[in-house]
Amino acid sequence: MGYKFATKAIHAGQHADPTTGAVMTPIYQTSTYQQAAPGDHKGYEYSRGTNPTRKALEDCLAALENGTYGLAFSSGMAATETVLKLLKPGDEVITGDDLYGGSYRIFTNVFEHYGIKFHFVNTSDPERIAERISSATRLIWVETPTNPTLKLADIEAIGKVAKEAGVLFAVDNTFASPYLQNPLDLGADIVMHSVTKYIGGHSDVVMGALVVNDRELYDRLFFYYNACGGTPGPQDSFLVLRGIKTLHLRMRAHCENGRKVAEYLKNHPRVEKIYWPGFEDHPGHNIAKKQMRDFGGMVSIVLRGASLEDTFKVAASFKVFTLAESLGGVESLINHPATMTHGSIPREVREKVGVVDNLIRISVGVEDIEDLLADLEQALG
Ligand code: P1T
Repeated sequence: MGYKFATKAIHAGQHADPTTGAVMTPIYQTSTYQQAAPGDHKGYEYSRGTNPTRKALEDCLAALENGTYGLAFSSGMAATETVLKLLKPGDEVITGDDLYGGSYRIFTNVFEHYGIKFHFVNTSDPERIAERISSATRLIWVETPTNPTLKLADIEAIGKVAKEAGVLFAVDNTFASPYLQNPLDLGADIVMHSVTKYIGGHSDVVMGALVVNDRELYDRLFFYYNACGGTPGPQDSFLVLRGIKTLHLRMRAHCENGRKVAEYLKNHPRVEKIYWPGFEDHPGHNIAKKQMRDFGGMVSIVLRGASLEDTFKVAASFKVFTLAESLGGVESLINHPATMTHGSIPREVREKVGVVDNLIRISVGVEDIEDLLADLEQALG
């Protein structure tokens, strides 16, 4: 579909229901489908593999990422797991040293047990990736911006490294959302999303997604999707389709509020360090400008001289921001990565990349900015 983003967000994959004319895609709450004779059906056999509500969502997700094939999963982790199932014992993966804690956990505590080796490097430097490539490398897995220190990876440059080496290249696009960044256009083979975040947008669904262009790759992923069954139900698919209709509006507001929160915090006496890719002195600023349409709604700060106890006190003192895991919903959230989202990463590993005890991650929502700034002022004060 040659439409622009907002039109795709509202319409892609969806059409009026042929039986009733319902404008919104119905929730096809069915596990199975009648067959006139064995194998004679309307394209749907069993809802683990295919369901019309989920299909509409998958087509919409594919369109938003300028991809051809979408697959929805019961969580972001189920989507990640499905990519890892393409690998075999002895295969190697090159990935980032700053990742969502659950991604680090599935790599080290699940798939390493199946004989897959993971190399954690600074993905802000494509050279660090290139020098790790060996004949056993099968996959490069990159988050950009990273969770939680918002490091940038140059997707186009890494895509070239991957292509030259004949290695699959997957980008976790959760923090940017398809509104801000489309990795397939820049040379990635697979885009992964925790749909739970900006795409769903309302903190009421846990879901994941993969989008690809290559038919053979899609078929391999679809095999595991159907064979292993980590697929979401129609009700959640409906909720996400509904959420996506305002993705562009929400993202503009997240970016606008994110900028104001970052600018407010930059010179705050309680803030020792701030991570937000929109600042010119952010080391990934030029990459962000090149590959993203704006800088997003995530901001992380290190509290000056704060102990773990001081940091907990600040984290618990917000009134508009809610202390909770997750991000990307319309409501503003505060997270303490070291003990919450990244608690499964050993201290010495996480501290090396800045996930220290006095780091706070902020998911800036779309509330009135004056109320958000006043809440930051009272909580930091
Ligand atoms: O939570 P789930 O939908 O399974 O997605 C996992 C995931 C994958 N990738 C990134 C970059 C993520 O941030 C997440 C989930 N993250 C959180 C819950 C969080 O608060 O960081």
